[in-house]
Formats: sequence, C-alpha cells, structure tokens
Amino acid sequence: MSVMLTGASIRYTGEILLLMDIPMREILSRFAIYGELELVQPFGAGHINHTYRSQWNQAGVRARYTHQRINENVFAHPDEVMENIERVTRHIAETLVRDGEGDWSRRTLTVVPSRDGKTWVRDERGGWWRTYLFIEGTHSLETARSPAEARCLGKSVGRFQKLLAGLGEPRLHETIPDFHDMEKRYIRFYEAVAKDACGRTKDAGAEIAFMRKNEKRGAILIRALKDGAIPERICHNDTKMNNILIDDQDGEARCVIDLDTVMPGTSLFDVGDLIRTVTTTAKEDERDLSMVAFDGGLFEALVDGYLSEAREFFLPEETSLIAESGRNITQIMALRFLTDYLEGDHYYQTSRPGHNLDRCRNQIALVESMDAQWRAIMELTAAICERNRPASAVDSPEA
Ligand code: ADP
Ligand code: GN1
Ligand code: MG
Repeated sequence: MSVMLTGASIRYTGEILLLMDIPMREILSRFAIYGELELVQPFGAGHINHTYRSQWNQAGVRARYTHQRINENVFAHPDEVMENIERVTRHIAETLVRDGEGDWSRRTLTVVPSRDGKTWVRDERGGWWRTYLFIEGTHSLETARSPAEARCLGKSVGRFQKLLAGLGEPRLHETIPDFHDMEKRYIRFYEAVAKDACGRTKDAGAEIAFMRKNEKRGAILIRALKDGAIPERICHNDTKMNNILIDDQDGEARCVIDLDTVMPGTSLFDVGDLIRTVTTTAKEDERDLSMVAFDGGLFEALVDGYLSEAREFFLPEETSLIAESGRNITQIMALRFLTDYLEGDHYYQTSRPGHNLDRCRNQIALVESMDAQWRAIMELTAAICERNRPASAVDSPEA
C-alpha cells in the first residue's frame, strides 16, 4: 500500500490513517468514491473548516477530491449548510448545462454524496464531513497582482450572484444568523471589552478606541438592508479573494467556492468583501502596515468587472453604496478579529500569538487608507457606474 500522509494532525499507523485519532480511511470509504486511496493531505488556507485533498487510482486514472470537516463551532446546523449547498450547486450546474457552458464541472462545486445518498458523513465523534470534486488546474490568490486579475475576480462574483438570482423558493437557511449584523456584532464586542476574559484589552487600546469612534458608520449597510432601502438578495457572504479559484492556464476566475455562508443578504456584502481583499496588495495579516494601502487602479478594475455582470439586476440604491460597502466590510472584519482576540481566539484559526490583533490592525489601516482617498474613490465609483449603467437605463428615452 502506498499511502503518504503529510501534516501535523495526521498520523499513519499500520493500515489506518488517523486524523486526530479518527480513522480517515474509514470516513472517506463512506463517500461514493471508487478505486484505491493513494494520498491524503491537509490543503488550502481557509480560516474556518479543516480541508484535505485526496488522490485515488480509479482503474488507472488519477482522480482527486476535496474533503472538509465542517466547523461546528461556527455552523450550528451543518445539515442546513449542506441543504443550502446542495440546492445552490445543483441550480448553478443545471443553469450552466442549460446555457451550453463547456467545462461546467470546473465552474461550480460538485458535492460527492455518501454511499447512503446523503450530502455528508458523520464520524465516530459526531463530526460532519463533506466531499467535493477537486477542481483541477486552478489556484487561489492571497493578493491581486494586476487590474486584469481584479477585473476577473469582480466579474466572477457578479456572475455568481446573477446565477443565484434565479434560485426559487424556499428561502435559503441562514447558516450563521446575523452574520453581517454590525449592530449585534458591536454588542458582542462591548461585552468582550467589559469581560476582558484574557486580560488583553490593555494591548488593544488604540483599536478599541477606533471601534468606539466608528460605531455609527459601521452599521450603514445593515441599516440600509433592515430599513428596506436596498433589496435582499442571495449572496455569498464570504467573497474574499481566496474563495475564488483561478485557472492556471488562462488566468480567468473559474469557480466561486466556500459556499457555507451562501444565504440571504445584500449584494453589497459581497462587493464589500471583494473591495476589502482585492484592492490592497498586502495580505490580510501583514504586520508591516506601510504595505497596507487602498489601490484605486485595482478598485476600478474590480468594480468594473463586477458591474459588467451585475448591471443586469443592480439598482441605483445599491450603486450608491458600492464605495461604502468596501469600507464597511473592512470595518466589520476589523471588529470581528478584535472581538476574537479579546475573547481568546476561539473563532479564527491562528498560527501565532496576537495573530487576530495583527489582522485587526491591518484592516483598520485599510479603512484609514480608504478614508484618506475617499473623495477620489467616490469620483472613481461614479465614473465606473456611468460606464456600466444597466441596459434598460441606457435605452430608456428619459435616461
Ligand atoms: P474555509 O471555509 O476554511 O475557508 P474553503 O472551502 O475556502 O475553506 O477551502 C479552503 C481552500 O481549499 C480554498 O481556499 C481552496 O484553495 C481549496 N479548495 C477548497 N475546495 C476546493 C475544490 N473543490 N477544488 C480545489 N480547491 C479547493
Ligand atoms: C473566514 O472561511 P474563510 O477563511 O474563507 C470568515 C469570513 C471572513 C474571513 C476573513 C464563516 O473566511 O467571514 O471574512 O475568514 N468566514 C466565516 O479572512 O466566518
Ligand atoms: Mg475559504
């Protein structure tokens, strides 16, 4: 048997692959995968789930799969997460096939069912596992390197939202209730400050002060949604750049992944998270804050790419909040990293002491960079929106 394993959490003892003392081979054998398991290793750089990639010999052909243990600390109802993902991926696949799109199985995630026909498998400790086809010939980015990359990232999310606009009833489950509700997140933040469970507030004085000062504007998007000023739509809710797979050959965005949080929200949550991650050339946890700066050229290409698809459904009320969405989601992330730091790093995977505080500082620096360029950002946004006015507005005589 030629099984190779890498990664600290995996041990190989005799015939059994052990992942934190759970037999991995046994878990994988319960998915409808055929052939001989050759290799399994930790994979990817997500903050939430535990991701692995396996390799199989299927009658002489190599096939690879992605396996994930769903983080139950984050998702209280993994069955509902999987029900959403099942519906969303099926809908996208059916639409792509109907529209005659080639290579469609690299343009959407494909859930591999268990041998008893479910979308998940539960291990002996009650953990929830799922399997997807591994999308070959792609990579994900941690920073955008050119306007061309930024454009294709924006376009892929616009297209993703457009595809999901056609998903019918019932409403998707809210897999994390109040996920982008800044008002509720502030309540939890103040509780964390008051409790100071780990004695860390003393190291985060400036960051706590920043959050206090900017509380009001932090709620702009969620208020607009709650007040009905912008429509509810199905959105991804986690469109950071490394959740979009890029084709190794042509550099185009192939597939939007990490679908755990696809649920009702506003399209602007996704636009904002794109702006947060694509318009700075520093990584999210970069400690050298002089490298964290908003880049107008990347912003222009990103939003232009997004609107080239989204203009079909985007409303003027949404357009007017595009620039604000970037600042808003960046502020939300600063607040979430800071809260997790104060609470003791329970939510995000961290790999060094103070990692969440570093991330928070980085995000604050990005908000400040946007603030410093705000006038230019607004002018740029107006020009991009003018170029991407919906076809109906361009055609109508009064427009
Ligand atoms: P998390 O929720 O922890 O962020 P993701 O679903 O984003 O987990 O997966 C982590 C990483 O694994 C991704 O950034 C991507 O690089 C890789 N990945 C996940 N699913 C696939 C897939 N089906 N094909 C190829 N790569 C994948
Ligand atoms: C998490 O799962 P991942 O790593 O793609 C988080 C996002 C944050 C992001 C910050 C379910 O995303 O909300 O924006 O980290 N996902 C969840 O990097 O909380
Ligand atoms: Mg991810």
